[in-house]
Amino acid sequence: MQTRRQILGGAGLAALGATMVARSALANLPEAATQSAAATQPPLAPRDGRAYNPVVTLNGWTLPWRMREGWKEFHLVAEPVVREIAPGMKANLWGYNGQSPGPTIEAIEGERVRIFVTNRLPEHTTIHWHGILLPCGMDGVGGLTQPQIPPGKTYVYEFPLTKSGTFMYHPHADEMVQMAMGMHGFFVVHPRDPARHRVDRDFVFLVNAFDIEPGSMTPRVNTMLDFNLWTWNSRAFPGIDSLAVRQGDRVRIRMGNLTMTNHPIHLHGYDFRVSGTDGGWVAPQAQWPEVTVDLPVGSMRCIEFTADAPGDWAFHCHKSHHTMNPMGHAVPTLIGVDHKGVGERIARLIPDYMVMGERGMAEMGEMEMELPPNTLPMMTGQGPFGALEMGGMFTVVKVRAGLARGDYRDPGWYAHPPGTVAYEWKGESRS
Ligand SMILES: [Cu+2]
Repeated sequence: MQTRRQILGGAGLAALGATMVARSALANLPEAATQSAAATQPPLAPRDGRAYNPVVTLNGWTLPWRMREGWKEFHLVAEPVVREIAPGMKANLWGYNGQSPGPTIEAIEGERVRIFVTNRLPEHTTIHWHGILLPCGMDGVGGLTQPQIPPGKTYVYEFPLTKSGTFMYHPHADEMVQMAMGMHGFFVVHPRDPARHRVDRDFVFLVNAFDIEPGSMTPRVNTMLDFNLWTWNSRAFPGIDSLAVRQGDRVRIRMGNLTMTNHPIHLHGYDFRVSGTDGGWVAPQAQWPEVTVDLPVGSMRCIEFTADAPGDWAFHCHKSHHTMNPMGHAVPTLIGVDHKGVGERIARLIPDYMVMGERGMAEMGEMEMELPPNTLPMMTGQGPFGALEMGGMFTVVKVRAGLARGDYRDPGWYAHPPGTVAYEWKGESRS
């Protein structure tokens, strides 16, 4: 991890055309850490003050802070970033502190936070603190509750955290463009009493979407519905890390939706309860069991379960188009059509022509197709039994006995006990 000060040092400042005025404006700011990796970073345990169980940001990280005169101080820098969506594809996005989404902010109920926001975008911005109860003038709606933050300027937000819960931040300025470019982040406020709402593993991610033409790098910001990259924390399968869980752990997964459609998020192998929203905690007597939770637009949901069943459990959006990477929607359905001879005749005119889809599209998951540079296959990924034929919003919750507390590394594929895997019928049962 680099600090902003290292980046701004020497030539960096000159390149920004900084004057003495800019130097004094940077004085007394907390360092703005940046992150260059897209891999899930270990949780950031509190160094001092009250204890809490830090969250783990899927393919993300937590923003360091400093304590100063009773305020917990953070420094966010809004700026253009390059984000790897999955191996083989990078995107020109806008984000915070080197990544899209920005770093997760964690604090404790009752603390006062002071958040410095420096704008290094080519246009103005603001930050709205979604779900947090605060003075109106700190709500971050450009033009309504504050002036826009011009490029090159730093604004300060100060507010007390009056309740614990699950929140997010995003611009409320040129919102269509800035959200489409990947500007958002998670904000977790831990309960003052660490025994309340305690879990062993607490994962967070934001659901987002982009429209990036195969072969290009920058999202089309005017798209309303037809996105082609359905992502969690600006990552698409197979780029989304698995969630490593120790068997027996109490697990919470917190999710927020900043796309323009709903996402029914489905976990295999478990039933769970919705234990919280961006409005607060749900009382235990008001919870009911689910295996899929709908994540409405502009909303957050926390699910909880006890990880008693070991295995590799698929975890994904249940809209089948959202577990695909870029594809052409204009392709006609050819299932059931007899292609015999047609392919050869067309191939005489178009040498690389390939007949597809007459028995379904599963072959796409295994085919080595020539793709434009900087794009992802529509259906991809390899599992222990072959092609996974997935993309987009898909990953695996890997529940294993004996993982160390705090170990979030990928434990590899599940070793199924003998006699517990579906098998080919050969005339008699195995047991
Ligand atoms: Cu979805």
